[in-house]
Amino acid sequence: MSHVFPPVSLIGVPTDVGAGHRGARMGPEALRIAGLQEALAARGVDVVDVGNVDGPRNPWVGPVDGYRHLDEVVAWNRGLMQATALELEKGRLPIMLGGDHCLAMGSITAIARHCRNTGKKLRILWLDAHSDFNTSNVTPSGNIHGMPVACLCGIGPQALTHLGGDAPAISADMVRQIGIRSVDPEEKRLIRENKVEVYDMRYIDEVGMKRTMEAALAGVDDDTHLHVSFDVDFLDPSIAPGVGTTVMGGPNYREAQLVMEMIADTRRMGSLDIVELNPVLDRRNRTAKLAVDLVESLFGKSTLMRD
Ligand code: B3U
Ligand code: MN
Ligand code: MN
Repeated sequence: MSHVFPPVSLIGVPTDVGAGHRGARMGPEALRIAGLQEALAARGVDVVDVGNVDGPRNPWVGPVDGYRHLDEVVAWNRGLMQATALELEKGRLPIMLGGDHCLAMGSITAIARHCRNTGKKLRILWLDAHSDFNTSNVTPSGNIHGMPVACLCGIGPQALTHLGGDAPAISADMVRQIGIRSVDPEEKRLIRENKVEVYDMRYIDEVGMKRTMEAALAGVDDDTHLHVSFDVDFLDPSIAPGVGTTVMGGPNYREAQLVMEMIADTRRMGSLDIVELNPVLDRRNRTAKLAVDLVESLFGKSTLMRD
């Protein structure tokens, strides 16, 4: 039986100020051209495109005190936090069209506050090759897209940890990381110290994606708001070349579909980030088209058996 999804708002976030490569700023247009809105509308979803959040240009300079482009990252995230809150207040499901992964600080800060106000439990599925738990002391690059989870948990510069007023925006026990296969040495220590639940590729190899997702979704109930932060580099680069930081050995097409279908089955997804798509590095928009295909599965597209 098909399920009625809440109305959706697409929010473009054309930023690459947090990334080590330029080009993710073109991600929102690539997703639009790949037909995201039309694909959701064809599934009967009420979907509007609210356009792009505005923010400063990418100055493309080196790190200062361990951060690249901190002021610009803060400005983009303030704007996105407001835009996300506005759509959540209208009862709509925001989909962030990224943009680099630093934007998850703005979206998730707004989402966490919304959950506190509405008494919902928040569960965050972080689909990524990376843990994004670096700090200024341990980052190898200064790129803030490698830091959003730490900042959301209250570890980072005041301007980012206190985006929503109070810190931390979330606690580490709300997060489940899936597909991880590239963690910096000191980042690993922080992940352990903060007890983030990580389902890395070794875990997925050993137990399979079905059981991985069952574990990551355990405890999700009617009172849960499920946020999916989908870094496209989660996918194996052989199917998703259009990202700045490819890491070999990621989930294949079938595994990725199963992830999305099992999330759809919970019927609890309340928000979604699609990040790190870099059209400059893509081939004929193939990675954007794949992202649209996977988002259709998140919205219940399945084989005949279950549709
Ligand atoms: N951990 C590395 C690489 C990285 C993290 N996230 C992405 N790349 N996309 C860093 O620079 O923090
Ligand atoms: Mn990421
Ligand atoms: Mn990543």
